[in-house]
Parts: sequence; structure tokens; C-alpha cells
Amino acid sequence: MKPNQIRRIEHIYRRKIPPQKVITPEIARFLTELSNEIRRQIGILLGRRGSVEYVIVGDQKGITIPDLSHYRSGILRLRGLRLIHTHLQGEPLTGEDLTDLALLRLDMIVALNVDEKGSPGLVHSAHLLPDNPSKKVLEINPPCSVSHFDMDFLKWIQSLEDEFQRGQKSIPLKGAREKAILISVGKENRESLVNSMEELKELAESSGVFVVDSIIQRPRSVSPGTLMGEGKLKELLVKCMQLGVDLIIFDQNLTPGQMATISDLTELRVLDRTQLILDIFAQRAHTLDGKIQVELAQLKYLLPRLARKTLALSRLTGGIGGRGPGETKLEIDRRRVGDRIHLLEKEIERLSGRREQRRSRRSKAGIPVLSIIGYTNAGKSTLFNLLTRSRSQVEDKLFSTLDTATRRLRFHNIHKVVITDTVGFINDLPKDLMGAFRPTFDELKESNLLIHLIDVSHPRFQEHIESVEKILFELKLDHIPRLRVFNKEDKLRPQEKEAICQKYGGVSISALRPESLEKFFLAVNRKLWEVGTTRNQESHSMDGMDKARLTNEDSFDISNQNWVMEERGNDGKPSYRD
Ligand SMILES: Nc1nc2c(ncn2[C@@H]2O[C@H](COP(=O)(O)OP(=O)(O)OP(=O)(O)O)[C@@H](O)[C@H]2O)c(=O)[nH]1
Ligand SMILES: [Mg+2]
Repeated sequence: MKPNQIRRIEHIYRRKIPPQKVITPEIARFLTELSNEIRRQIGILLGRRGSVEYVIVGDQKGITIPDLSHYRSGILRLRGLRLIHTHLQGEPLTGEDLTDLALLRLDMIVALNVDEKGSPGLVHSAHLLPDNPSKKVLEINPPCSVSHFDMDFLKWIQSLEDEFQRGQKSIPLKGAREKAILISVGKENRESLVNSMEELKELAESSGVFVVDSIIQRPRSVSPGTLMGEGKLKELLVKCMQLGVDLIIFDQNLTPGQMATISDLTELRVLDRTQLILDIFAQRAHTLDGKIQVELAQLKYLLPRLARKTLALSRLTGGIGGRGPGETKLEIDRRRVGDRIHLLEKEIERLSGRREQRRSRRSKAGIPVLSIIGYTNAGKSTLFNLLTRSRSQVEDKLFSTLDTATRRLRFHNIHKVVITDTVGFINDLPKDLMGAFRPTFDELKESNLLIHLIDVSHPRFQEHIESVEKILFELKLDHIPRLRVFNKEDKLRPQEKEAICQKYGGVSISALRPESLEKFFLAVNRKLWEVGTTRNQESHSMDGMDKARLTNEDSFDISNQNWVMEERGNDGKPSYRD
């Protein structure tokens, strides 16, 4: 470009447009003439007061808009900038123009055609739309000449913003902490994506999120950088603005790169499945062990994501996903995170040493250990409470139990047993969480019997069984004798529960009905004392008398002292003491 052309371009910054006008015919002419002369597109970004905030010179086909992320924060608002730019080949707004409009949340985008003499031709314009019944994202106005392009811009933009706000407020939080849109992008069959999404929704709700919408996409090819294509991302962003949502949660686990790209592009807070689970754990961690384990898992997951100091991370430090246990602030500093991880690992080691001692004392005493395990929300704590008459947290939420609770009982007034309630499992249990919770899982290794509790009323209980058994295998717990117990039988018809017990092998109960536990006690009895376990030093099989007593006296009523609490701690707290 010639010096005088550069000077003229620089002069554009000094111009001001009356706030009521989108653009004046004088500036339009100035831009088209100059653009025609240099054969490049020229764009200006105008603020609400009519000041020229940026001047951009592109090439013949397009312009590149600079990073505007610092400009007017607040993802749910329009940017407060409109883009006016020239089009040299008489073309209307392009796909790219409309993507910019959405991703940058511009007040308006205007393409000014340049005719062959360099004068302004047709004006093409578009703007984003607030929530509307036809679910349209944006409005493209009919093209017109500059002189006809006349509106009170200030009044118009204010009413547009008001409408956006009304739309955002139309979805109340209903007691939740925040709103989110859930997204799943994958090539699996639709059914498995839908099922997994269903579970993500439960997870989100358990974490206190109100799910505004969930979007499942099965593209022919998954875009490696952003998972969803740019077009879909654009629609999603506008939807978020329309509905007042600034959090999106992916059902898939995102790579550090994907997470950074998506949150840079959209400026939304982005979480994935693992982070959501970690967040729930962070909310539920109450004991020192639990807090340390969760913090370690969070930091390990976060560490590779700290390589780039992105917006994503600075945004992660507040609210969901950024919650460290015990209000621990997550340091955005790799080295310090590394140090902290090291410290936590040592602390976990120290604590597991203490557990080890406790365990060995227990095993010397020869008391068999029964552990209730199973998919989250199966009813483990309910059963534990029923058996031990304690009051561990029971909730219709995923992962309501995080800390292991242990009680001693006396079985049939003869046998002492230790019974534990444990953290629930879930499909794709995050790797870092498994690692951090290893001491908890290691405790399960000492069990003489794993009570695998299954919510038989769940439509996908078979998948739950598979997930749990896969995790048991991964944790090297699959050699421990196991009893499948189908819980919530009260929700099934009698024939149904019989058929399931037959098919999968096990007994059915309802942890809400003590009278339903008869077969369960018999089965435990058989597993522990009749077959006899090598680890159980007290093991002896019951003689005929005992068995007769067990069955005849309806002795499975908890209240008749067949299972006697030997030791009780404060409610809800692990009470096992040696
Ligand atoms: N209908 C019915 N509901 C049950 C039964 N057992 C438990 N529930 C309910 O299932 C929900 C989950 O129970 P919890 O005992 O918290 O389940 P959990 O397996 O400990 O769950 P996490 O600790 O979150 O993994 C609660 O709302 C219970 O009231 C049952 O036999 N029948
Ligand atoms: Mg529980």
C-alpha cells in the first residue's frame, strides 16, 4: 500500500458516527472508494457510542478479526461492537461472516458492496435473534441501498438486548446452582449415545446443575479440534445466549487441546464427563482422606491442561469444575501444582499406612469383612443402614457416599462380621480418580465377600453389572467371592424378579423392607460359613440346629437380634475402632 493510503486508513480511527446510525453514507463512501483502490476488503468495528474501535484491512476475499475476548466481558451479552466491512465482488454475507457474527456475538454484521466505480452498492446485514418459537439463530435483513439503510440503531440494539435478557430469565434455576447445556458428539450407535447422555444428565443434576438442553450429534467425521463442527458450535453458542447458559458439559472426555480450543472459540465454560464426576466428588468429600483423594485426582487431571494458560483455565477457577475440596484454590501454576501433587501423594501414603495397621489388627482378630459394592445409586447405603441401624447419607443422587463407612455386627449372635459401605462405581470411572482412590479400593481387597448390589429397577442394570465387574477386574478384586444382590425388587413384578435372579444368579431384596432380606441372609451365610473362606479363621460351618433356627424362627427380622450391632459410632461417621 502507498503511504498516503496507509495514512487515509489510519485516519478512519478519528471518525465518529452518530450513535443512532448504523453507518453514515459518507463513511460508507469513504470505505468503498479506498477498498476499491487497494483491492482489499476493509472492515471497521464500531462501538455503541459510534467510535471506531478497530480498522481491519484484509485481502480481496476476506478479513481476519482480531481477538476480542477482552472486549466487554459477559458471555451472555452482545459484544457491543458491530462490524461494517466491504465486499468487492458484489457478494452477500458469507458463511464465514455469519459464523463471526455468532461466535463473536457482534451487535450486527454489515457487508457493503463496492460497485465498479468504487461507490457503495447494496448493503447486506444480519443480527442474532433472541429465543424464538421457530428456534432461529439469526436474521438476515433484505439487502438495500445505503440511503435506505436507516434505523435508530441505539433504540433497536437496546430493545434487542432487553429481549435477550427476557429469554435468559425465562428459564429459572429451580433451586439448582447453575444452568448448563449437555453435549455428546460421537460415532457410536444412537442408543448408546442416548443412554450415556441420560447418565450424564443424572450426574449433572447430582452436582446441582439444571440441564436446559441436551444435544447429541453423530457426525460422519468427528472434528478433531472441537468435536463438533463450526456450524454446530455457532448454533450452540447462540442457543446459550438465548437461554442464558454459560456452561457446556461434554459427555466425552476432551483432550487438553480440545478443551482449550472450544473454550477459546466460544468463551463458554467447558467441562467434560471426568471433570463433572470430580466436581461431584469434591462436593461430597468430607473426611480428610476423601478430600485429599479428590484434590489429588483433580490436580492430576488438570496438570496437562495447565500447559497452556488459556481462558478455559482462568474461567475454571470459579464455580463448578473449579471447586477444590475444602475451598482449596487450584493454583494456575504447573510447578506449584506438581509440588502439591507430590505432597498429597505422600499424605495418602501416610494415611494408607494407618489403614493398613487397622486392617491387619482386624484380620488377626479373624473377623470376616463384608463389603457392599455396586453402581452408584444402587441402594448400598440404604442396605448398610438397614443392617447396621445407622444413618449414613442416603440420597437419590449419584455418588452420595464417598467415604467408606464400617461397622461391626454379630451375625446370628455367633459370628462377628465387619460390614462396609463404599463409594459407588460408574461406567468409565475417571482414571485419575481410580488412582487417587486406590487406598479406598485397596481396603476392599481385604473383604471376604463382596455384596454386589444392583438396582434391578434401572432400565440398564445389565450394563451396570458389566461396568462394575469390569472395574473389579481392573482393581484386581475379581478373585474375591461375590454375591449378586438385586435391590429395589419392590419396583418389579414377582415373576420378573424370579426370572432375573435365575438368569443372572443371585438373590433379590428391597433395602427398604427388612422382611425381604431372608434369602440374602441365607446366601451370605452359605458364602461365608458353609463354603468357608480361607481367610476367615473363625470359619466353621453351622450345624443343622443352627440352620434350622435360622430358617424356622423367621430369624431374619433385623430387630430380633440376629444381626446385632456390636459397636456404633456417631451417626454417619465411620465407627470401626480396634
Ligand atoms: N424403591 C426402592 N428404593 C430404594 C431401595 N433401596 C434404596 N432405594 C433408594 O435409592 C436411592 C439411592 O440409595 P442410596 O442408598 O443412597 O444408594 P447408594 O448405592 O448408596 O448410592 P451412592 O452412595 O450415591 O453410590 C435412595 O433414594 C433410596 O431411598 C429399594 O429397595 N427400593
Ligand atoms: Mg451410598
